[in-house]
Amino acid sequence: MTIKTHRFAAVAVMALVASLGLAGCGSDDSSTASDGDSGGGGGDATTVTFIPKNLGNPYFDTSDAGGKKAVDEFGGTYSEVGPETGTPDGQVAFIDTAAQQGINALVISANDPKALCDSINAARDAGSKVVTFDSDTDPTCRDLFINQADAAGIAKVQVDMIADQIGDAGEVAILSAAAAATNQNAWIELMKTDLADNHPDIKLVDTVYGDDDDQKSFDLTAALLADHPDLKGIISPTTVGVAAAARYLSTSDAKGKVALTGLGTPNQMRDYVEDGTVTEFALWNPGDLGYLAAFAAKALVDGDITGEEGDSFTAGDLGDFEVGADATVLLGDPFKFNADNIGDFNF
Ligand code: RAM
Repeated sequence: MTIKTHRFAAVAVMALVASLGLAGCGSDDSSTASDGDSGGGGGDATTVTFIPKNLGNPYFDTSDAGGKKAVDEFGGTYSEVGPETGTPDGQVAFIDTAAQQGINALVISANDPKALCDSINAARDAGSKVVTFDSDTDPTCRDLFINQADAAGIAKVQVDMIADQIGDAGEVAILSAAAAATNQNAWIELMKTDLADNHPDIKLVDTVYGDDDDQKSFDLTAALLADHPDLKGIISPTTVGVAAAARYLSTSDAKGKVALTGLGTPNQMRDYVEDGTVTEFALWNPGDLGYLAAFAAKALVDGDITGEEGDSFTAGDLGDFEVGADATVLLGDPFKFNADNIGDFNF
């Protein structure tokens, strides 16, 4: 639980807009791996390497730019490396290399809860601190997990949106990311429970996995519509999936008939909200997530925290955070984007 309520909490709309808008402006690293002195003024020797699920995903471009901003602020050295496709095997090689290089802290969004653990444990034995963010590993093989929002809340906001958009009745399908992704699988299980408990007239007829690959997600959207002629809605709890599905729907006969919601970035979804393909979707601030993860990594490296429940640290402009159960730090609440507010955001 955060000690000080930060900007994503519903305390001040203007602060929220400012926060989300700014977060999109800091990225200059795009999808390429980058190394080097971050140019901070503090002479800090801390080295931090971000390893996203995959490169080329605007969500991770934004989150990792937030990480770079934090590392710049404390004057350490930032780098980003990662696989082209969202596979655990691809991530393992980068974890091994970073450990051999003696990187102080690795910040990882895991493509699988278990498959990275041998490499992560070797890195930790060699002295690196390991922070997961966005998508966790098994809690035993990392020092800290930076959670973007409470998993039940992320599930509920998506179920609430689709229920609202389809009149709380009819067939829906889920278009997810990688089949082993820790974060999406946790949310899907909670969405199933919420649907069963609170929405008896909504039937989940299919769950498919686009692997956070744009073309595969696009093709699977077409397949869902073909396989389920009575489909009323699609939930895609991945920024890659929801954008690809929106692009497919926007030029299909299903536009305006099959609802689409999920987790997306405003910049990827803007056209589809404006053309009426999508009514409303949700996300948190990926830039703040990376920024918080980098400051948490620094606090671990400095020995200010160990991951014990109750440990606290300051994450730059975001303020003070406290470590909760299972060595988890919570960023905040998800936020809903729609035609009324999407123009206010740039990430
Ligand atoms: C994709 C990734 C990421 C997830 C977001 C919502 O960018 O799968 O892990 O958090 O979607």
